[in-house]
Amino acid sequence: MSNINELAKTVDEAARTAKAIDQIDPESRMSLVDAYAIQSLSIQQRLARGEKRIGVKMGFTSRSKMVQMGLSEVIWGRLTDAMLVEEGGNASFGKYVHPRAEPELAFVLKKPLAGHVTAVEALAAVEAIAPAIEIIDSRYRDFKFSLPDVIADNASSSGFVIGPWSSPQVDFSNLGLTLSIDGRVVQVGSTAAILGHPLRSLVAAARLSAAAGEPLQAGWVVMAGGATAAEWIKPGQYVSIEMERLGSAGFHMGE
Ligand code: OOG
Ligand code: MG
Repeated sequence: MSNINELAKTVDEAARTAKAIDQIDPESRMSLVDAYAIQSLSIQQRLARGEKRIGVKMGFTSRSKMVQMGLSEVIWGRLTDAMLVEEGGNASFGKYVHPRAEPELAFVLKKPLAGHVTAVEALAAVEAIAPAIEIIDSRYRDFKFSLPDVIADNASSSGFVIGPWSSPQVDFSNLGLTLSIDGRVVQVGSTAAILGHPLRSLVAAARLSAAAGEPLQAGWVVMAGGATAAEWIKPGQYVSIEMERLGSAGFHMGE
């Protein structure tokens, strides 16, 4: 099997050129340590091209996502500024292999948050919360992957859209939400689907990032994970999230 460096180049190149690749570990033989090492090296390539690290995304934090993808371990990925799609703006279909969208909740931090923290400590580090959409795009053919595959591929991170920021004083433990495509509701859920409370996702992000030697920083965004299954998106569509109390966010998928 190719080494970690070569595999990092392979997944980075697939993301950069939006070209599907074969699974790198279809039998799930690789250790998760190696899979995260590939992810880390692939992100270093992006940083070397001038992208800036701006946060963390969590994955498989809801049962709907675990069931849809057939994996049940919480994973995480690294977010860069190049992945941010402006709210109400345009994403370009050509930048993706086969994009899907999922409704999430985003946190922005006002303090660093590292290691084993309580939910109360995590909340005290939150500057604001917002409804968000993640655009996921597995670089593997047919969006099919093993757990090491998806971890190496930066947990399918490719884009995210963030709506209006609100104070974290709002009780966000169980906010109703919908994901719509061209104004038609395609997914219905609640923030409670995210580990029972989205703060648990932030607690996990603090632990996992610190363990990787990259603790959560003030100003970073943490995407809590899809609250529902993800939906395929096609060119020309308008994708939006509406969240109880927090408002809405959307983007156009360009041709
Ligand atoms: C992996 C990423 C999972 C989430 O929110 O659960 C994820 C995938 O489904 O491709 O982003
Ligand atoms: Mg997600």
